[in-house]
Amino acid sequence: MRRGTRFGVAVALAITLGAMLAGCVASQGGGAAGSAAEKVYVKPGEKDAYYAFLSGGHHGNIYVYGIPSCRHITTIPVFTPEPAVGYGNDEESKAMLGGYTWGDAHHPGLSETDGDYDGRWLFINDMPNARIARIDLKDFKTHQIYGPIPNISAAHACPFPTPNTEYVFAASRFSVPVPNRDVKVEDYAKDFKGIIAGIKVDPKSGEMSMGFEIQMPPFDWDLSDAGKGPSMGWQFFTCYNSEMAYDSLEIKASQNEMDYFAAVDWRAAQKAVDEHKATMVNGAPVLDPVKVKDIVYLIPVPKSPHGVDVDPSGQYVCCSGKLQAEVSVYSFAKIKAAIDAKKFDGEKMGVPTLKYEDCLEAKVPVGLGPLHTQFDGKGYAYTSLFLDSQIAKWKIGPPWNVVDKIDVYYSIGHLMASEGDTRHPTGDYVVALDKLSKDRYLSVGPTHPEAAQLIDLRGPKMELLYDFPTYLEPHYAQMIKAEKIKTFTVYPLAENNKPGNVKRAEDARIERKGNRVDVYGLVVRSHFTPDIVKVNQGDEVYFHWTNLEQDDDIAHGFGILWSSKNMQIEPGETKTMHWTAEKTGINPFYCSNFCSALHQEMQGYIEVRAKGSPQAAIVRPDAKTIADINAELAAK
Ligand code: RUQ
Ligand code: CUA
Repeated sequence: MRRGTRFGVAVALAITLGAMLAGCVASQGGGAAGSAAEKVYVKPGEKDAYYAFLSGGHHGNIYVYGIPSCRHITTIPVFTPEPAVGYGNDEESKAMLGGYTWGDAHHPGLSETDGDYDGRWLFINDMPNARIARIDLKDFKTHQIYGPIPNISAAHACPFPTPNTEYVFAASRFSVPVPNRDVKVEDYAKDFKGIIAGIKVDPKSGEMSMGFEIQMPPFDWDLSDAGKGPSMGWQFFTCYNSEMAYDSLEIKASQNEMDYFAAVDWRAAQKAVDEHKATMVNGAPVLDPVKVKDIVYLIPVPKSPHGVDVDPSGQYVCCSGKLQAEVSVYSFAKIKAAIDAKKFDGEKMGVPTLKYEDCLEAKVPVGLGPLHTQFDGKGYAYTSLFLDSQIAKWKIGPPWNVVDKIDVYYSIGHLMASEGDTRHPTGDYVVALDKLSKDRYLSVGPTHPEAAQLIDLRGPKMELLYDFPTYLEPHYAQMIKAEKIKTFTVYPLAENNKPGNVKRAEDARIERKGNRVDVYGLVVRSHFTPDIVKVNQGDEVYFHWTNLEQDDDIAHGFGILWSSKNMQIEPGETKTMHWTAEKTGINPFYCSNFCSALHQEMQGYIEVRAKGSPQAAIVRPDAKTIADINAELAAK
């Protein structure tokens, strides 16, 4: 194959460079730096042990890294158009984006089976527009965007899948009136409501649909985690602003000694909806805890908590007040006992509150500004300390003490441990996701890259191995063993039943009905069939291109001059793009994705004639073209 030779040269070059690099590392003379370098070094041609999925924040997508090399492998477009592959340009992805060109993605959530990552799907939230996307890990593409979820305003505590991916969740960070209507912001405490939503996930297809919503007090619902093991069936949500301030939150929402986390019995909530105990609001079944009991409880947490994290055993729920120097560890058994005994000490808008002392197991003095906690599966927890710019390692269980600390650079938010949200974390690595990189990288002007740092957990002390910059702005991330992900690299043509597909040269054609023109074409190295498309001014043209290639890595592009129209068509795929013939004249198009030695020749023309010019209702390729393509396909 033509590409074989080029590929061979590239490999040879990579091996040479690799050998040179290895030489450099060796000449640094061992020591700490040398051994750290060895621990992240993945030889050319070899692959990483883990995939890491980093949320792209207000870039609206997912960054994929290999760990331990910390190499950026790809970026998956999710909530934001991506011109190189034409995400948001072809009709299917355009419809999925629903008119939005922005998202703020915070929390990747890998699908789970029995509480372990299963490598099937990745869910990710768009906070401001209250949407959840599902990426299929067979092709690393976004296949569904669910939402905007009705009644949710800013889905931050989202999606945090349950142990068998029964549900993904969303909760309103900003309370608003539900239903939203003409009210005064001063009537916040009276008219505004928080909402927690449980979104069902189809166990076979991963398709998301509405499960239930629960009306909550108008606090700012912040983060979430799923119960597992003994706490299976429960979902936990932290909040701040139990003061119910609507302005100057920085001061007014930091008054109370205690805020809360909510414990939701999601099976009970779904049952109540199935028993028609909900009221439909904007198409969602909303449960009101004043009327429907036994679905949700509030447990006090000191000082404006942020993260809530359930340990691998499912026995403990760890919350940390941002303005406190401790992690509060709650025992799920104690919470459950208090609920069963109805040992409540009041209620907030119908939601019973439990006593702090009744639920608390331990307080761990971790340090300043604790945000999130991860686990190693060996009995230790790791809490990020935003104010101290450190990670604290502490023992789960008596004496509940800090055993190690490591500096990070700087102002850590989330941290991600290898398989860290599962029942069986692997304890190999943690990645610090730092909010500020200050002096760590070459300056690129006022906007610094974000800083991620790979830390080795395998020794008795945490060891910083590597710094890698990321583009704006990873919040959370998850890391899964590479062997769990089974991708395919071509879409089998036999299974392509997309509307508009063309699998044989004989079926390529241009059809006209009124001013709508459908081009049913095929792409194969190195031409478009048809490569001449004749239309009239004002025609609405739909190009349906099928890539007949079945070789790895042979994607073709379709870009139209003087337009924003471009897309990529992967092997075996059919994609449709709409283009309006606005002006008379000749309008070239070309393959925008390098595909062969004759890639540059892969081009064509759209001839746009005056309105009303005579055009045939159907145009097919001539016999010679069909024969040529068939010969080419037979040779593959
Ligand atoms: S948040 S820095 Cu958007 Cu997950 Cu904690
Ligand atoms: Cu096809 Cu370049």
